[in-house]
Amino acid sequence: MVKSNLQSIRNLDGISKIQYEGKQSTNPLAFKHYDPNEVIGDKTMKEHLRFSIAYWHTLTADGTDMFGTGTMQRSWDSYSGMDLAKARLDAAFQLFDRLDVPYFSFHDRDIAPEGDSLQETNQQLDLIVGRMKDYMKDSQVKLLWNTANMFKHPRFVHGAATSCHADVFAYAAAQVKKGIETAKELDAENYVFWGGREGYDTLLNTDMKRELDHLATFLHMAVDYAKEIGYTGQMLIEPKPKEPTTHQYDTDAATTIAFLKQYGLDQHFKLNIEANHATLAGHTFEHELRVASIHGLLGSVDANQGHPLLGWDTDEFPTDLYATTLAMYEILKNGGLGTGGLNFDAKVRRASFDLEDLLYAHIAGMDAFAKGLRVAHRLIENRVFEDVIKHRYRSFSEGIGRDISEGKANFHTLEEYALKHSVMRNESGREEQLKARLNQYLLED
Ligand code: XUL
Ligand code: CO
Repeated sequence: MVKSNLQSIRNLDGISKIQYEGKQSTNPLAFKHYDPNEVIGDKTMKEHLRFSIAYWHTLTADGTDMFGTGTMQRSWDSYSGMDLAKARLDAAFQLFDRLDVPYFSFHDRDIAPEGDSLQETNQQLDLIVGRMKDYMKDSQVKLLWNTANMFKHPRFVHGAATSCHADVFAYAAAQVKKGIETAKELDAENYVFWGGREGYDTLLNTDMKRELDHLATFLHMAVDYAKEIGYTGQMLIEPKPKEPTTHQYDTDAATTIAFLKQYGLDQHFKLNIEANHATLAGHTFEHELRVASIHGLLGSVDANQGHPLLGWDTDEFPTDLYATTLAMYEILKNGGLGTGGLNFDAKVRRASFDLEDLLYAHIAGMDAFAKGLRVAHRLIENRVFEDVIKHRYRSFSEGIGRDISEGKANFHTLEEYALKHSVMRNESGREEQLKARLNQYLLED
């Protein structure tokens, strides 16, 4: 690949561990808000935030887009094939060390290339997984989740578990079987399913019911296999409404939860909520987190953001403090993320091609969530919204409202009540005042 940028090709040797320097710091290679050891409530920031680096964007991608070739030349790019995979692995653990992140995540094909056969592919994967295990032991960095890439290779043109071709379904099963074995080998805290091409473009050639049945069958087989080999990590599904297909089956949190319940899978899966997928679905990030949370199914988070003017999955690093604050509010109210974490499924812009940009980007994202955590914690501690909400619904704590809440009312009793109380007094929702309160907290902290 020809890369025309003349940047010097640097490696991470000359970059030392990123330190917390506080909000007055002007050092671009320092945290301004993320102090891993600072205690917020009952946990340190590091324990709350459980940051994770995504292998595919940070170690594997090179800035290629639909209009042009790669712009990023990394030190490991001088290799190819398995040598490249090994060099990337060395760089990955150097980067985890510099940023002091406790977790990382990967697709099978990010860490090792496909071979000429499934057997060769698996052997190549095993070799890297073996080395990765040693690195993990030495560094204490853990695997937040791994997953199977079942969207890149042309065999998955019609989907994987929802393909119209049974041979593809079988291949996908073999790939996920290996993925779950890898998760067990590396003690992954979760195993993720993002339905890469599990969706459809036109109903004119699609049996939707059959495809959904197949997807459920596939996921049941995955659960059975995990049980069979004793893999106890949490299984996660990552919703997304579109891209690459026009209609992805796991459209959003509500659709995915309905699917899981319909097919008896809700005991086995939780959701991995991604910010940019939420906005693509026409929801806010916090909406998707809330939907997952109220069903007891919030598992983990892919931390990124979309561009407000672009309608596709731009996977930017999260810097919007409103979004990170409201996300942390949901996460704290959920009692944390359990085995999940904040995984930076985010990529530096194509024009941010220097190695340093990878560090600046992660620092920006980590600081944005650290600030969000601090503000959200104070908001909850001071019951800023809780008291307003409690007051707003107070009519359900007494009289006819309590009867409704406790299931003691019916249409007869309610009609009788309504006939006597046809004049009612609604109160303002005070949205603007509440937003100003939020601003106050964001600015004061
Ligand atoms: C795609 C996406 C994936 C998943 C893992 O939009 O978010 O990278 O997170 O397959
Ligand atoms: Co994602």
